[in-house]
Amino acid sequence: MSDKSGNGLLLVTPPKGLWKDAVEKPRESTQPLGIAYIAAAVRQGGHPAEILEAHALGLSGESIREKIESMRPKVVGISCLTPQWSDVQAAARIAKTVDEKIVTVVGGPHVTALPEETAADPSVDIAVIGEGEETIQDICNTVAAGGDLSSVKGIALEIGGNVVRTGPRPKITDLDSLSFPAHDLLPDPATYNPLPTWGRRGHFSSILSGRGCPYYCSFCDVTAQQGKQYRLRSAGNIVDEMEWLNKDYGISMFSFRDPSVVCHRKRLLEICRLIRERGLDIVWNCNSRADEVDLEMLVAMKQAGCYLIKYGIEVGNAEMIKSIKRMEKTQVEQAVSDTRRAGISPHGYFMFGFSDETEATMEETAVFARKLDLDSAGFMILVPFPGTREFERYQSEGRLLTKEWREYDYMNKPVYRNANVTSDQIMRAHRRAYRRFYLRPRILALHLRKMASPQIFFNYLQAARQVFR
Ligand code: B12
Ligand code: SF4
Repeated sequence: MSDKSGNGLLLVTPPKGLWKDAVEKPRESTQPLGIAYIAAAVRQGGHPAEILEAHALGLSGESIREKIESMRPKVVGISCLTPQWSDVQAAARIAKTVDEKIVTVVGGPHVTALPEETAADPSVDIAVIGEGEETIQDICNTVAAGGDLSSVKGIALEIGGNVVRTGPRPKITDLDSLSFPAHDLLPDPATYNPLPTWGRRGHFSSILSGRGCPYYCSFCDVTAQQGKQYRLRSAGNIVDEMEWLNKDYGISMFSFRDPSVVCHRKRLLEICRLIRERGLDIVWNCNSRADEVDLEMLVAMKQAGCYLIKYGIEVGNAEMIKSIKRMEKTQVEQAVSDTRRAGISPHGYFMFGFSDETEATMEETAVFARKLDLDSAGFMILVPFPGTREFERYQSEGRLLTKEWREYDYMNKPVYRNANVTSDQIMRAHRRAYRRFYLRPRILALHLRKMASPQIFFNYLQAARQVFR
């Protein structure tokens, strides 16, 4: 693409607040792996690619404009989570004002849920549906050849005033065939600053062991986005990436961000064996469902450097756990106690605001979080993202208060009218749960010990402000 059609592809992560020209640098950030996979695929396809991490670096609209003016890319790609939509529109507008002929391509979870709405934006040329590695290669090849973009599968675009979807693009089945994410195009690893409750041990990176999820929990869109089947990388391929990042980038702390690292017992034990066999001096944390672990797995994980497991628990009411997570409450209790026995720190995620929520169920959640032997907990206000069962239910009952997508943020007030509890009750329950969980001597002492650096101390302080405001 460099010869015939300018200087390749520029990928931009949208900075928060770009839409109102008041960009904020996030206090926590992790590598944007989706974008880094896209950049690697484009390069593998023979086209030049660059990443502008405007999100993590908190770059202004002016910096984005300058970068586009100096690089003169033929294609600008932007990633989009739901609350980022206004910032994505602003970034696409900047690209178009530099040069109307730049092809603007937007992908990510929000776009996959609402491709037509995305492609209808006057500054967006193409909305990419689902995983984008093969689609972006086709787009770059087509742009370079001056071809017809409507021949590219897996996109939505405007043709003759109508937004149309092209044919479906099959999911990538062999994830080992993908190039590792293009870490060389991302800023220095020291830029990234994970959540304070994760602790810190040297440089950090996120990593993905697979895509897809068979569960379809009511608030989550991963199944709708990535498909109902787990598609797994092999143990060897995953540990190769960890070893590469450890040797070439000095990364010694990893976080598996997909739900599937524990889902396949044999593969998990193989990952643990390879980490030990190769003598990697690393630590790692991961997400898990409580019904997917057992003590033997947890002991092997501990021996391979796993120090923290984050369980999606969500609520304390047994019936609600069943309907939201398709899981038993006793399985949560067992998993947390086995995790503790294996010497790994258990973390729980909880949410307030499900459509069946009442004052009593919110109280049950706060009590359950305290009763479980957890070291840390994250409480959130439910956001019904498009593509989830919660969204469908709130929408069909006419209870959504807004479709201003930037309001769809876990840190915001509820964007719906719950049938049984008011927004104030939800927000109060949320803040109270934090206080009741953290203001206990054992938990306070544990987290004070984690404040090993001024940066971590500052992150805790910022988090505490949210809760005690
Ligand atoms: C790591 C992570 C984060 C990281 C980094 C996010 C990032 N920029 O990549 C951090 C911690 C910053 C984060 C923040 C948030 N996150 Co998050 N996060 C994840 C997580 C765990 C993994 C993401 C990932 O790496 N996926 C794997 C990669 C390969 O997939 P991908 O990023 O979707 O990219 C592929 C395609 O979407 C597509 N694609 C994506 N972008 C582009 C761009 C172009 C040009 C093209 C062609 C293709 C393309 O191709 C990629 C490769 O196949 C997912 C859950 C999950 N398992 O996916 C949630 C998830 C993406 N997060 C989610 C949410 C809601 C958030 C927050 C909005 C939470 C909040 N505060 O309310 C914030 C956003 C804050 C902000 N303003 O940016 C939701 C998204 C729902 C939605 N519809 O938006 C998810 C799905 C979790 C969930 N179950 O609800 N998150
Ligand atoms: S919350 Fe986790 S287990 Fe549930 S559907 Fe989402 S990714 Fe799967």
